[in-house]
Amino acid sequence: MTALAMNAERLLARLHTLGQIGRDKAGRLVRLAASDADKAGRDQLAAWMAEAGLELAVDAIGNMFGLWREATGPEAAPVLLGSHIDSVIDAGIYDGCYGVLAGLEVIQTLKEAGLRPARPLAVAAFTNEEGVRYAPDMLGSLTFAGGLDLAVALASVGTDGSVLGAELSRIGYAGPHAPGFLRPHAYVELHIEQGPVLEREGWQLGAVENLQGISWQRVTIDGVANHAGTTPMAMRRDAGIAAARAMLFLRGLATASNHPTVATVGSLALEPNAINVIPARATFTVDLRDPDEARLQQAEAAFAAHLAALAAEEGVSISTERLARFQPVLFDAGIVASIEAAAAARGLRCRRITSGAGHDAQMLARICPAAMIFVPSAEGISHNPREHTPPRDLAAGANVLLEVARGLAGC
Ligand code: HGY
Ligand code: MN
Ligand code: MN
Repeated sequence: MTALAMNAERLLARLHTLGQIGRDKAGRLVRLAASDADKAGRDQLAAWMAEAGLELAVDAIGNMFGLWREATGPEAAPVLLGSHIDSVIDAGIYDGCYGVLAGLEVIQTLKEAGLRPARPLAVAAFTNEEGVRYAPDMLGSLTFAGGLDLAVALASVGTDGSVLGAELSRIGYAGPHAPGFLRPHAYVELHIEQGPVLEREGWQLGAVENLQGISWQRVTIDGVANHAGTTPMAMRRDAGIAAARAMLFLRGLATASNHPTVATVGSLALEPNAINVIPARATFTVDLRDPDEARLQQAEAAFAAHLAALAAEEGVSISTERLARFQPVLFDAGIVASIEAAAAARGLRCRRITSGAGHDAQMLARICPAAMIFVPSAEGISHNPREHTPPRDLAAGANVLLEVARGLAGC
């Protein structure tokens, strides 16, 4: 096969254009699933897909697909590339968008080169991968893979009280296709690592062989509001203190083991949230992850036991609500090997790596062979406007995606 290269300039220009869509008044990138900002990003992506001559298909949970099927019969299972374009709050411009735009770039490059693949190719942008507005994360790809009932997914209530299905209709992305309307031959997702390993160890690429398990829950602690000045410490039923103890327990749990277990409390609210009132209620989220399923279950059980003891000691009541739970995933060894071979053919230093973050690929792996390609994240930073990957690495990743896609599509 000739050494084809994708159009790096076009890819980088689109990344920066999309990165400007969905900025709030403070200039932060906030393109939450099914919001007006998400609509603006989706509209821009749809325009680029049209420019590339792809057929746009949207399914009932808002997943967008740009299809190139003129090459073969429409019935042939496509090679699917992609990721997501929804973001977290105050996001970087690469998380998700890089994989979608690189997938689009790969297909556009193959079309422009006049190649005739043996099977169709498509690029997807899955709905609500981040899970910031609606739980669970990877909701769109999970529904597409048959892991979540469509009606349940559409009824998902957001942190702002909105309902996903109504929001998708409002922004014009409640599509006609049933989730799973196409069955991929294989799925490959290019993504920034979002961690420190590749940069710290001097690798240019990561061939992602597995992805860790994820456990999300919301914890509500109810104590008794009381006067901050008149209430003796021994008489308090302080929901805020109980929450603080739970957070410290989680950090101890994750750091005590020299395992890769990680624990995060990313969202915390106190009520009535007044300087001189002992908090009556504390609500916080727990994000627990581990590549080993048994250890993840042990961590969940240890935390549940801690909450029970905490309730008795602090005189509070504690309830939990599960928001997401995904087991660790092993990716397709054949595709992982082809990623390593494509990197080697281009003289790129590549190592096998575990994904600490959740990705749509973990859901696609339920229905087809799937794997991921990582490029380094500067200082290992992500979910932060300082997220950055040098253009050289972005181009290298996209060219390896091109090679792997060509191998899978037979062109
Ligand atoms: O939470 C995650 O790992 C992903 O960014 N949704
Ligand atoms: Mn992502
Ligand atoms: Mn993310």
